[in-house]
Amino acid sequence: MEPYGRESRLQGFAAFCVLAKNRKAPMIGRLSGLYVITDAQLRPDRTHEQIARAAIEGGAGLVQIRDKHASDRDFYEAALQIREVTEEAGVLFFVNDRIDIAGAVGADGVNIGQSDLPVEIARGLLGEGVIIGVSATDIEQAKQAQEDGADYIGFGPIFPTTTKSDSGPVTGLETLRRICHEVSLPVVAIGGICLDNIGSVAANGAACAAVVSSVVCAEDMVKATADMAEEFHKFIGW
Ligand code: TZP
Ligand code: MG
Repeated sequence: MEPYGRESRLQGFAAFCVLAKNRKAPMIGRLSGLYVITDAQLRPDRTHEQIARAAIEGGAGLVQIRDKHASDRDFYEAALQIREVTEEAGVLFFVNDRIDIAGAVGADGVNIGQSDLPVEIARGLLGEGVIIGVSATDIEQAKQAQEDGADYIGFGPIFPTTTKSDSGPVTGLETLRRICHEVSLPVVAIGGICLDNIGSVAANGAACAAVVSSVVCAEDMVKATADMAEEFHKFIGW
């Protein structure tokens, strides 16, 4: 075989694909702890990047960018900035809804909803190396997402929230506990999570607690993140 011939190049490419495929395996194990979601509407005086930087400083395990109103270009630019800071800090970075932007900025994962593209299509576009989470509001949706090939389930709203107007009825802790038993994927709990209840979310089996307003609207975002991350970890023992 020629050292730089077509066959050797193909072998190199195949090895790259195996590496890319395996990239997800260690990442999914890091899906644990406080998952901070940025929101530029709740506090227009704070940018996605500022929120992300504070979340990283406070010890969040994961940052997700979420923006239902930004133009494609603004969303992309903000996502790119967060990709850079999360990469530097070794923190996972996910994009909400936008499979195209997740791919464009090299995000670690994407979170998609029930009305977004099917998991199979997202997987085809992003490849095996990217984590795909699916939001579910009941056990049937969670089981379906698992069957469809999702890597994690976003579940909630666990508690009342005003951040997402169409988030559906409150699921409560009991349903969270059932989902965590009946689905083998990691479950990211979301909705109305704050310092006072984050321990109960961990105690009922969630791999992560996702928060928007408890960080974005906090006077001190770094402290809010650090306090909630500490409280969550107390319940899972590290
Ligand atoms: N999905 C279900 S509830 C929710 C989302 C995005 C909003 C969570 O926001 P908060 O402020 O943490 O209750
Ligand atoms: Mg969505």
